[in-house]
Amino acid sequence: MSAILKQIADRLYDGDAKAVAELTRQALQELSPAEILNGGLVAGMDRVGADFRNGVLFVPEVLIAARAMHAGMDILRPLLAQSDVPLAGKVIIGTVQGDLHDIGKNLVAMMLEGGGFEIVDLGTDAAPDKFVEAVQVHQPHLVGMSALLTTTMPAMKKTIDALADAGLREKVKVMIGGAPVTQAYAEQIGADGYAPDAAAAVELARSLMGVKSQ
Ligand code: B1M
Repeated sequence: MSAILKQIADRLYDGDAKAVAELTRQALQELSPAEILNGGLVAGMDRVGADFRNGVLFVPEVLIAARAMHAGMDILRPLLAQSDVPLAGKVIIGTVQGDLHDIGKNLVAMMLEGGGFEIVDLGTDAAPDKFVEAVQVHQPHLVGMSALLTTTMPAMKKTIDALADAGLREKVKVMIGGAPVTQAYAEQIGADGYAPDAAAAVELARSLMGVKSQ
C-alpha cells in the first residue's frame, strides 16, 4: 500500500477529518479517486468496523471516524461521479414507517458508504410506498430497513410485501436491522439478511452482492 493511503487510513481511524481531507487532496496528485477510496477511506473504515465489532471502539468513536471518512468522500464524490468507477453497490436505506430512531440507521449508512456503497437515505418514518418509489427511481442493489420499536417491526414486512406487489422484490436484496430485530425475524418476513450492528451490516451487504469481505 502506498504511504499516503496508509496515512489516510490511519488518520481516518483517529477521526482526524482535517488531515483526511488534506491527505486526500494530496493523494489525488499521484493516485486515482478509486485507488484513494478503496485503499484509504474504505481500508480505514474496515479497520474501524472490525474494532467496533471487537469492542475496541464504541459508537462515538465510530461516528467521529465516519465524519473523517465523509471529509474525504466530499472531495472524491464529484470525481467518482465523473468516472466510471464501479462502486460496491447502491443501497436504499431508511427507518421504517412510524419509527423516528435514526442514530443506528445513520451509523449503518455511514459504514456502508465507508465500505464503498452509494447510499440513498430515505430518513425516518419511511412508508412502504416511499421505499417502492425509491427502488423504482434509483434502482438499487440493496434495500436496508431499520426499526427500533417492536411496534414498527411489522412495517418491515409491509415494505417487503409492497415491493413484491410492485413487482420489485426479485430485483433487490433486502437487509434489516435494529435493536429488537433478529435473524429469526428476518427469516420469518422473507428478508435476505439481518445484521446486528453497523460493521456486520457492511459484511452482509458485501455478501449479498456476492463479494467476500476484506
Ligand atoms: Co426511543 N426507544 N423511543 N428514542 N430509544 C428505545 C428504542 C427503547 C428500547 C427505550 C426503552 O424503553 N428502553 C424503547 C423501545 C421499546 C420497544 O419497542 N421494545 C423506545 C421507545 C419506547 C421510544 C418512544 C415510544 C418513547 C415515547 O415517546 N414514549 C419514542 C418513539 C418515537 C418513534 O420512533 N415514533 C422514542 C423516542 C426516542 C427519541 C426520539 C427520544 C430518541 C431517538 C433519537 C434519534 O434516533 N434521532 C430515542 C432513543 C435515543 C432511544 C434509545 C435510548 C437509544 C437508541 C439508539 O440510538 N441506540 C433506545 C434504548 C436503547 O437502545 N438502549 C430507545 C444507539 C444505536 C447506535 O444503536 O439503533 O440499535 P441501534 O443501531 C445499531 C444496531 O441495532 C444496528 O446497527 C446499529 C449500529 O451498531 N442496526 C442495523 C440498526 N439499524 C440497522 C439496519 C441494518 C443493519 C443493522 O440494516 C439495514
